[in-house]
Amino acid sequence: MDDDAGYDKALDDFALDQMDGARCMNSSGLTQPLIPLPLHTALACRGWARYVAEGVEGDSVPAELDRLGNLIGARVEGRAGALMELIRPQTANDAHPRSLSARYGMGEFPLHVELSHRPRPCRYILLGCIEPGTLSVPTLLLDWWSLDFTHEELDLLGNAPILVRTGRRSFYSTILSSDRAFLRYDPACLEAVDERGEAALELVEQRLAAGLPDVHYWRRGDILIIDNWRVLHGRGVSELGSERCLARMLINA
Ligand SMILES: O=C(O)CCC(=O)C(=O)O
Ligand SMILES: [Fe+2]
Repeated sequence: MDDDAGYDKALDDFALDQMDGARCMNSSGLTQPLIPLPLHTALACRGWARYVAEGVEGDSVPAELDRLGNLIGARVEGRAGALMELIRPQTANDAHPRSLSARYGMGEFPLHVELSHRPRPCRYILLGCIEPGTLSVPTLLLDWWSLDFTHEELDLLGNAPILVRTGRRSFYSTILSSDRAFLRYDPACLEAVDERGEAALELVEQRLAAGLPDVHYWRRGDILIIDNWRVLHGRGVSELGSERCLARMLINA
């Protein structure tokens, strides 16, 4: 696994005080009030960006997520319709029955695409660190574009039928969308229905296991913007009472 500490700082960090002045240029040369160029560049290069909000304490992280989310796109409802969620390590018994915590508890969360159980997973996830916790538990990030799937493998991922389990609304789909824009992958809700599906799920599992994720250790006030169509995320092993707390917002754009 790579630690992200050595990553090019220019791509990695972007301070809040530069935010108001910065604008992205569109192809016709007009400026648009989109996300600041360094964030845009980091997202384009590696599918995720770290945003360091100068002087922001843990308490103001949700407001910063709000501000950033408004620049990026429209909110997507998370569990129980929440537009902002607080993510804390939970034991399997305490967790919502359909959450990753219910399945993995304090253990590692495997790499996954958020909202894989919806017809179209959200485009971006914003995570902000309110409290890193006593034990430093990282978030892992892996760009599936870096996994070098061959044409044949992409065909398999785009064609093999997969059952997406989401209670009464379960549906059939494929791991790779027909326009190849996003992967749908979450071991907690995908099931093979035939041998091709088994091969497809196994292929992704093996390729992810062999991949080198970026490992992000949180500092209070850090915000990550993750292109959920491109970068899978997971979590390291946690511990009870660590007080780790992240705010999470899901965005479509
Ligand atoms: O806690 C983390 O590092 C990420 C957890 C996760 O998968 C999520 O919030 O969607
Ligand atoms: Fe997640």
